[in-house]
Amino acid sequence: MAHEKITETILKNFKYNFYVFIGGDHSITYATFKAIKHHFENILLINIDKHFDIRDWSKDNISSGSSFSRLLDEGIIKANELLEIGILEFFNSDYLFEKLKRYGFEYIKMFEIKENIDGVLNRIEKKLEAFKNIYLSIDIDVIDASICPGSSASSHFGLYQEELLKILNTIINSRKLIALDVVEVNPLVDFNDMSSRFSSLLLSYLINQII
Ligand SMILES: [Mn+2]
Repeated sequence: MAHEKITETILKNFKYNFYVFIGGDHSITYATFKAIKHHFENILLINIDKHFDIRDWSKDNISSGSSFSRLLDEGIIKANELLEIGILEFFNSDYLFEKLKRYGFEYIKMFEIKENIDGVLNRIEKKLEAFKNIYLSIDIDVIDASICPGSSASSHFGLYQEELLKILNTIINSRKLIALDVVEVNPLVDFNDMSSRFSSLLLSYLINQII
């Protein structure tokens, strides 16, 4: 299976202290995080995403929307080791909100970011304090469709660049980032390569800040 191959390949080549993964759909985060978890301890997994990605899954039914339920269900992460940022309520069903209550991990809604960015940044900073390492996953569908139309679930009411940069800088400034992924860019539904360009600039910004 593709996910096992991804994990294996990373583990075979494990020699760096910083890793960047480029999607692909969001299902890869299960495989990439699993490999990182082999070699690093005390990791906070931050998912910047419009969706929880905690759908039900089985061996024969794995989708881009179940990376985090897989990681939680298999005990690869505990609820307090996951923070999701940018959740848009109307893109997540009641069933997922019920499921989230059972898991009990922390999340920050998109509208909290819009209404009180400083409060959100403080909350993120506090959460980071308890961890030694951070894995950051960025689902490009969290970015507003006026900037990033090229994702299968792209929509308005998304994050703007200033908000994203403030959140990213808070994470980068902790100097704890050990791995990141950028996922869900889909050139087939993009407009004038806007999302591909945005994502490549985002990646070079992140890499430049960290290295
Ligand atoms: Mn996602």
